[in-house]
Amino acid sequence: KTLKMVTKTPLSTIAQAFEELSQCGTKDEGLPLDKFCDACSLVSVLFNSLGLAFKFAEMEYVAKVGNLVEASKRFATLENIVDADVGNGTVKKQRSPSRDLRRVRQGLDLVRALFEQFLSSKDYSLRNAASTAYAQVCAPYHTWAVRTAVSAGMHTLPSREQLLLKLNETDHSAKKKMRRWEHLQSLMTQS
Ligand code: 1PW
Repeated sequence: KTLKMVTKTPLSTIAQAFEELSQCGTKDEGLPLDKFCDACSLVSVLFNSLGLAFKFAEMEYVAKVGNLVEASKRFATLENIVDADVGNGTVKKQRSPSRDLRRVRQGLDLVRALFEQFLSSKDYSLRNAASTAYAQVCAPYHTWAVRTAVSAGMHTLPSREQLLLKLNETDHSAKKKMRRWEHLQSLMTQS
């Protein structure tokens, strides 16, 4: 009888963290900000696996998550953040917690859209998947300069096989974990 290998990969760690998070919140209390930040921090591994050209994207994402960690000393839930900034009229103000929250959610949504593309076909290149996901989720909110830098970066993305290797996944195992992520979409669209 062969031993079944139980390997924890970045994708399984992330999927598990968000599954646990989705069980934390209740309708009335809202999602706990500290746990949300913990789960979000794990996602930077994915950005990191995209290569040097996306270092800036990773740093941006990590900085916003860091701001939210700071905010978690004052706010208990995601809903508290949004309520406070709506009340103060600061939802659009740079570095306001709700703006940073919006950016981080957009990052998560980007990964979700990328997975969706990735799952849609076996011979879909990472570059095509990422370009489509980016165009859908982020491009409408980014400046021309950022969009140009991102489209240049797309040419440097690793291949599908290289990415899977870096994440210690096979096509099959990655798909299983990426599907777990899809279920968590409702979490991202609340409040
Ligand atoms: C596995 C994930 C694959 C995704 C591949 C595509 C890479 C996406 C590149 C995102 C680039 C983010 C660049 C920065 C954007 C800034 O304009 C913005 N920051 C964020 C995090 O959106 C500035 O925000 P701010 O400070 O004006 O509120």
